[in-house]
Amino acid sequence: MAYKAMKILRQTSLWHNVEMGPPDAILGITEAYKKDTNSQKINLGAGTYRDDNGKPYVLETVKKAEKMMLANNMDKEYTTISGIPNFCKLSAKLAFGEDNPYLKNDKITTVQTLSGTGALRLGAAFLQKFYPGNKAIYMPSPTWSNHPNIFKHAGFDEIKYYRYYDYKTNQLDIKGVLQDISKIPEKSIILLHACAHNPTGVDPNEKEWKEILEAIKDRDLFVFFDMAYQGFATGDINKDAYAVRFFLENGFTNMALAQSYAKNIGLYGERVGALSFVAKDEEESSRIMSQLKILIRPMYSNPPIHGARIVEQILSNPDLYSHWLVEVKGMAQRIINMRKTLVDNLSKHSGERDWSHIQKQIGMFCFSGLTPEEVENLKKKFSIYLTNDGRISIAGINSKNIDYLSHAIHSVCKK
Ligand code: PLA
Repeated sequence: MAYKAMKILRQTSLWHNVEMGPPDAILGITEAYKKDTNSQKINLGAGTYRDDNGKPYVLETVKKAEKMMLANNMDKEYTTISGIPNFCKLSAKLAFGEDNPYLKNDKITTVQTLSGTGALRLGAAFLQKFYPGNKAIYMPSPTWSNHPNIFKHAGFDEIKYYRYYDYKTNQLDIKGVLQDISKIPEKSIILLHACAHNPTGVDPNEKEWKEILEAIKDRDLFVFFDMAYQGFATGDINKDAYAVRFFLENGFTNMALAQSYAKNIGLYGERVGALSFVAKDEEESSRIMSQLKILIRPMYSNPPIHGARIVEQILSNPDLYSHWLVEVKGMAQRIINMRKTLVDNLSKHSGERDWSHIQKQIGMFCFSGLTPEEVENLKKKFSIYLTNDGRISIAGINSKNIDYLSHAIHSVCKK
């Protein structure tokens, strides 16, 4: 290239056409929070667990597992493309249940993934490439803000929604769910939150899951379960896996499952999760596995080992495992207690509004009903950060900041 032409290129800048993108709807809030200098600031944005002092919490079982790993002087070699085999086996057991016949007969194929997001993204890529039905994905409205982007980036053109939440009653719109599912084109894909629906905190009950399963069977849909909060909804890992296991027990096998250990083992930044597909038989299962590996290899080659080893230790060592169950329950319980205290405080302070729906919700979040304008005022006037849809991450509330928070909400809600 002539020297003159090179000079012009440098002057106009190579990336002048790159527009400034918007901050992320959830993680962007943490970025803004970190820049705020108000000492009373509160981050109720991302769903990350905090203890009653507002500090990130590393589980005792994680510390113990890491000590054991250190003592064993483990190597840092690559694991396999699909991850640590024993980790995959243990993850499937945790989700589908110890004695699940599909597991025993090697009909479930599981790979280690980059946490729940990675599991969803890889599953979406697999479906985009191989799903023989209608390549349209139906998500609940509302849903986790990253869901549509994950499928869009995996090449899905059709991202659609089914009614889920009734904003008038603040409950599950089960009629809407069933009606909308009945209209989904046959053999499409449907995304279900296995438990602790994000952002609403509203899950179907057992009767409703049965109705949803029947509606899904009628349309011959493929189900992609997202289980990012096993243990966080009720404090019981088995209860929270109810929907996934119920579908399988009823012979419904057209499903994939994304799991995350970010919340239930507190391994957020370690990026540990799993993706499973249920297959017709062992042979089909190995074919699926072979193609998942072909998708993984050019993306990130193989997954990181440290977090997966922690999970492997916890799930395979009986002492650590039972201690972990207590710790999960403890985290879920603190959130349940905070939820109650929040409702009590809000009812006391802002009596004119009905806050009782918050008490009925479960999991990490409270879908408060605060308007975008009220959310903006909480940020501007009180340095309290939450997502635009009024979702509050309850784990960010503690006995020290709850009064300030209740007072602030009261103040922005005043007419
Ligand atoms: N699925 C749902 C429904 C989630 O809420 C989240 C995390 C994930 C998957 C993925 O988590 P992972 O990749 O870390 O395993 N949602 C958080 C964080 C907690 C986030 O947005 O990334 C949230 O605040 O909604």
